[in-house]
Amino acid sequence: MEFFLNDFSKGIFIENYRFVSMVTLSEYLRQCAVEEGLQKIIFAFASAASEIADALQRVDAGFTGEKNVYGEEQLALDVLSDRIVQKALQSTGVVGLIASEELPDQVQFGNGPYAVAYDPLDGSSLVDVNLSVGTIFGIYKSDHFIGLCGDDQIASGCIVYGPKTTLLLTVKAGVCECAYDRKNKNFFLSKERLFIKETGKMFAPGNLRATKFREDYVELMEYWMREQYTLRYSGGMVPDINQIILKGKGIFTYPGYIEAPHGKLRLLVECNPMALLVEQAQGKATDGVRRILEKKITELTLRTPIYIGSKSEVENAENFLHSA
Ligand code: AHM
Ligand code: MG
Repeated sequence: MEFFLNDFSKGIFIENYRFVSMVTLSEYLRQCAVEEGLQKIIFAFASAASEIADALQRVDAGFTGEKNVYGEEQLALDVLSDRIVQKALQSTGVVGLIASEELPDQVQFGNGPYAVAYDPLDGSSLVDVNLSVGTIFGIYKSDHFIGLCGDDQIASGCIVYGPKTTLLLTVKAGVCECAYDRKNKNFFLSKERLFIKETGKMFAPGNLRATKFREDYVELMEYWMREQYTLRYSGGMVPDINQIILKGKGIFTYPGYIEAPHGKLRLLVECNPMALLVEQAQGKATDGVRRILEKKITELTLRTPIYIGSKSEVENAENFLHSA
């Protein structure tokens, strides 16, 4: 059969391989009966993602000379991505409150009924070496964040900027992947009903520095090596967890240790959205003891250790950890 590259975006089948479906993100959301306000917010992230993907191709990965509220050096791309997301969310007219990893405090937009927490460019220190990075978001129907927990999210997602730009999304009806089609300037449903198996010998061990102080983490690592697990660690939480959801197996860990008892990752803007995605794909996410999604948001900047992925892989990790 003769075919042209352009045909891929029309949803054709070549040798039984489906490249891109004909179902757009908006059709998918309508099929899921997602309320209009929530649809607007998801579209805002989709539109921001296409702009950020473009910026990643063009903008220098240099530092701004400024630090964020966590004391981390901000890249020009961190700040630009944050502005892109803010503008997109503001234009929806339905978002009342936002919290971003790159903003010193929450920002009141108006009286819209939704509150949105996001990390505009997670893993941005990987940009200069051309590794994959991502955007993370969690959506609440609320006029506040403090006092809520991750279970209160009504939707969450993450965008991966890799060879393709893809969106993993849950509106609490399972998890799907939509891929950005640059030619048609739209997101199309590429995978549905994503599902993480009970077990899977693949590990993404974050924060190995902790092994200097934690014999239990060393023992867990030795177990994975002894049992011939596959190491798949990119340095970015979004691509690492995206991989677990798409391959349907494995575990990502980011423990704390004496110098940083809660690790590095932020509950509100990073762990809650990723935990909702993983639980919606039948996986598990804990801090070593408690479900991530049950942890109360007592501060916007709260950090938490995280063990996330296949259910029994997370439970096995918990059994190794004497002092999570
Ligand atoms: P960032 O939001 O400042 O980019 O930090 C989050 C990232 C995660 O994607 C990744 O899992 C982690 O930092 C890795 O950090 P480190 O290499 O410092 O252990
Ligand atoms: Mg981050």
